[in-house]
Amino acid sequence: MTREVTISQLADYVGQEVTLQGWLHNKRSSGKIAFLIVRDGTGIVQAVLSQGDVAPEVWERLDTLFYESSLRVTGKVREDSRAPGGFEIALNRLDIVGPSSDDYPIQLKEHGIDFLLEHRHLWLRTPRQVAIMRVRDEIVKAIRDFLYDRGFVNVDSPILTGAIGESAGTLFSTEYFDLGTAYLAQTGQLYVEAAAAALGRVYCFGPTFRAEKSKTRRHLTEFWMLEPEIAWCDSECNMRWQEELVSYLVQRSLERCRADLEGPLERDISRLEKAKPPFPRLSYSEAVEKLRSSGSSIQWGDDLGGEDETLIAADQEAPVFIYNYPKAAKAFYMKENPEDPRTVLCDDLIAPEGYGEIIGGSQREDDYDRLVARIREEKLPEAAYRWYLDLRRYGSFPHSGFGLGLERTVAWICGVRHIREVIAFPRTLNRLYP
Ligand code: NSS
Repeated sequence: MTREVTISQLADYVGQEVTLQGWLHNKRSSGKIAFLIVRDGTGIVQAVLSQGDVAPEVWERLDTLFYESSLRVTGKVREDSRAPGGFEIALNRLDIVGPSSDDYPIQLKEHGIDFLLEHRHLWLRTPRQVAIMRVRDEIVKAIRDFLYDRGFVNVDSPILTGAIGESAGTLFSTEYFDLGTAYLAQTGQLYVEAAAAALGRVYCFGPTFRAEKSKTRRHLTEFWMLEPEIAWCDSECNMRWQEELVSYLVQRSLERCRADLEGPLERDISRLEKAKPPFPRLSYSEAVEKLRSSGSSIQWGDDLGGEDETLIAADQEAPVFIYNYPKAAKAFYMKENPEDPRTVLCDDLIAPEGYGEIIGGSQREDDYDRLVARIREEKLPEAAYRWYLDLRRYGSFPHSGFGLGLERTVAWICGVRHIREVIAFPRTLNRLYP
């Protein structure tokens, strides 16, 4: 019995015979030698097969060995600086575990995006997609490490909710027994606000849903959001947490996923290295002035669109905060700015290089009467907010929090233009398959 190893472990087995299990990524042969490129999820390796070293029926099998056949291969590990990954295997045994077929849909050439999305279940196997999934995993783990190490407690919020969330227009609904309509959560924020009064520093992290009819490269209908909620923290303090977290995520990706970023993703690492706190801060009013001076017709009071954000961040190296937006442009729960009651104490964090808003955060309205007034102004169903208002009736406290869009953050760090590529099975306005 030889040792079963993964491709990532090969460096420890130079000169020894090992067995690998994986899938055929590519093959080529010249005369009596064949080169099989095998991948197993941990890496890619070249396996070299000499006609003289294997039984004739093994050599004949090569003709029907199609892309993505699953294989078990045994052979000696050799160091070879020319081979992808730096090692190769001199094969003496090849077993086809699951044959593939010559009609394997994804070939080693360019395909159109609709075709790839239709074959997402297979597209996931390609090196670029594998690299993205690995970086995403690292970022998820880094988020949890960062928060755990700083005393945050994970309290996950429900996905099925009453009529409560960010804005009424973008709710997905479903029938809920005798209780009428339930809605898929657009945010867990209101629930983590309750949990912050129990535990101080908390967060939820899960899928959120928005029935947005946007077909932009920044919108999914199902996306993952991290939502920390921090007791005794004002808007300034909130922005400091955001820049600490975001720069930590970049740092961890650079430390642990450099090969994925520099290899299949071809990310310009030097740009990411500039994401160090403090991030530049621009008030909403300053942002409007800046936009107007570069020719935009935006008026004070208008919300900023994706293009405005791109323009604001264009001359910045690090992500940029835009803070204190007009009340009318933002959600009902944000705290009125005592120094300018036309605005609320909030921020958006805009990633550089055109990736747009990755975080939306705010200090929460902790005054009962003002909050009720805002709920009425926005014509929200007051009864559904009874429990939320209780948080202001029984021991209200200054608190803030934010929502980091996982896919937008991963897309920026990976340098992937469209966020549908950074979630395994994207859900968009026109995609529910596979
Ligand atoms: O709507 S947000 O700006 N803010 C909230 O939902 C707050 N309740 C968060 C909080 O304070 N706890 O969304 C937050 C982030 C936003 O900056 C984006 O990065 C991401 O969530 N987001 C999205 N990502 C992908 N697709 C869509 N449709 C989307 N909407 C928001």
